[in-house]
Amino acid sequence: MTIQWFPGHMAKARREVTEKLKLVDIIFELVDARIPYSSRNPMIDEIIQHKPRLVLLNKADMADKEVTREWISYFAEKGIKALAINSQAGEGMKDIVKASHEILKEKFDRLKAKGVKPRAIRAMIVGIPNVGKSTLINRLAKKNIAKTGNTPGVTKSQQWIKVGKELELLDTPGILWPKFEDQEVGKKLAVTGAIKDTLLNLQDLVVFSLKFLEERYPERLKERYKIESVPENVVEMFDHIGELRGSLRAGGIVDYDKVSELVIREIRTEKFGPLTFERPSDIMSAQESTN
Ligand SMILES: Nc1nc2c(ncn2[C@@H]2O[C@H](COP(=O)(O)OP(=O)(O)OP(=O)(O)O)[C@@H](O)[C@H]2O)c(=O)[nH]1
Ligand SMILES: [Mg+2]
Repeated sequence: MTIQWFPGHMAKARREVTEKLKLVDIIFELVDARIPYSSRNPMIDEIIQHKPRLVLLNKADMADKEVTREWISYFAEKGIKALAINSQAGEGMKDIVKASHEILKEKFDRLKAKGVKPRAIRAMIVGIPNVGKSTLINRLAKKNIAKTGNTPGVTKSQQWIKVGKELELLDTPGILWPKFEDQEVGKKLAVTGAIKDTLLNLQDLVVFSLKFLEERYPERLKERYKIESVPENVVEMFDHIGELRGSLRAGGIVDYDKVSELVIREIRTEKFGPLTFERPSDIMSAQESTN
């Protein structure tokens, strides 16, 4: 099972983002708070060069708050300001404007000293598919403005969306692709719904998810599926869940496909509570081992 990364798409997206870079003062890099590493584009630093940026950990409502704090510190250590937001409910919107001002203060003070009239900060949102770019644009604009999906040709008539008096946003976000050639990254993207299930074997995805829950959130796993201890053999776990929930085929045999769909659905609909699938320490130890 290999998940393909599409170099053609990537090159095009990269070109589009690069073209728009010169129009803006700051990049809002949107990532999924549940997978702040895996939902980043691997070449983002190279693409945006030295352009100031603000990392937005979106869908923070679905992520483990304690781990979100760890991620904010992780980015701070790299000199990058990061904020936890919930675009769906509109939480953290004011902080975005405030943080942008702080990040760009020196630049704007310099311009002011040269006699340039103060103007709104110009920003562009970039992020992987399904991370919440359109939802954020609509929230900031306070109306439904962002087109859903990718509309070719819109770059010709560049629109700016006013966010109060102080911020202007490009109406078309930059879509960048995640690195889903890496198996583990691919699984995290699939569990959180960033890539289609059909790209992966669902049972593999569930084995991965159950192992993850056992490791990081064992109490929630045991409580949800009413077990004292997690069986060592994952097949036993599938059998147990299937019997508990009646995911059976004719003859009373556990239907592993049904069990798989059930578990994934329960994770995505937050039946296990808010979950974060990676911590900064995971990433740092993975990087050390490849050095
Ligand atoms: N719980 C939660 N859901 C969110 C949040 N932001 C966006 N969503 C949901 O995530 C899904 C994808 O959001 P979109 O705004 O369409 O994502 P996008 O990045 O524009 O996706 P593409 O246009 O496909 O690249 C939608 O179902 C949103 O309602 C958030 O902060 N919290
Ligand atoms: Mg969109």
